[in-house]
Amino acid sequence: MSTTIAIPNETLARTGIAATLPAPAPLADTDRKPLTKKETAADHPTWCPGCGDFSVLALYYKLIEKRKIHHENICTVAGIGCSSRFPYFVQAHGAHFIHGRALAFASGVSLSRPDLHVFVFGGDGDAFSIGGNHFTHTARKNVKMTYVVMDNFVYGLTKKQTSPTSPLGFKSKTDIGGSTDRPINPMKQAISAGATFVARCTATNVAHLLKTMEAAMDHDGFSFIECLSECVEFYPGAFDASNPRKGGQFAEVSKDHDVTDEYAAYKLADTAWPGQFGIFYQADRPTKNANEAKLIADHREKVNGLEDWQILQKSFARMK
Ligand SMILES: Cc1ncc(C[n+]2csc(CCOP(=O)(O)OP(=O)(O)O)c2C)c(N)n1
Ligand code: SF4
Ligand SMILES: [Mg+2]
Repeated sequence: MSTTIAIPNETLARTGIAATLPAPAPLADTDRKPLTKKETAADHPTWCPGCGDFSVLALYYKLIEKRKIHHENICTVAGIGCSSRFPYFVQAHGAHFIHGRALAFASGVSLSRPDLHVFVFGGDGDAFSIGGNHFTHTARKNVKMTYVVMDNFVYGLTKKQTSPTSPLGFKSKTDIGGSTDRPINPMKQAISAGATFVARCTATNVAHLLKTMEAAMDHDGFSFIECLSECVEFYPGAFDASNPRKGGQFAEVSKDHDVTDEYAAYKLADTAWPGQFGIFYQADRPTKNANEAKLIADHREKVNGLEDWQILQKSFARMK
């Protein structure tokens, strides 16, 4: 028989209500030994040597160890693509789902299990092309999760087609003479859709990426990071301009930038290539998780605390 207890988790605290849900395990359990990389790493990554995605994976292991997160407290979800192979390489609960549909799957996990932190990883095609609609709606609904898009400006897995972030003139199998379609700006897209945490990083500046992943995880809402991650096979050198080791410049968002100012964030997103890096926008807005928890609690009050099966039984009885 399952036991239930009243929990003061963050979602419920925000709505100011108490409800009866399965007892959550704390995200960070200080009494237990942190998981080491050896315990978190699964299959050997099948990415090409030098692929930018390796850094993101290594930092995810580091984040899990640093923040003492255990397997049962985290869920790792992805769509399809090179970057989306991510969950295979993590020894944790998660899913390698359908191309472009990772956010829909992750939303279900997040809404039904407020005690977990859901991390979603994927590529630019997965996020902004086939999954573009899900990106917009998950952002506007502010479903609590962290979404890291490993943006390489190309379809890697399917061997070099133009992606929604490929720059004008990019030659690919789908644009042999060079792309003529204006690329999307993921930061503008995220801000205007209503994401409540919007940040930009590179896979080559690992300290900055880890710091940002931590801040994203701590954000109560939909947190989005665009991480420039080089595809050494089909778009080598794409991000050299943002890498000081390759003669580029890594310009961090100024400390004076007001992250709550949506228009200032939009302006930052318009900075000339290679742009700026850091948190562009962060807002405190009720999550879909909190709104749904309140809705459920309000309805429960109306049915005098009946168990789910009793409510179902009553509904069926009415249909007879
Ligand atoms: C429904 C569906 N359409 C198309 C594909 C083929 N497909 C697989 S991955 C991919 C694009 C991958 O690009 P991206 O999301 O940028 O990831 P990357 O490989 O660059 O990391 C496509 C078109 C598919 N697997 N499923
Ligand atoms: S094809 Fe590109 S994105 Fe895919 S693993 Fe190789 S380098 Fe990485
Ligand atoms: Mg890609």
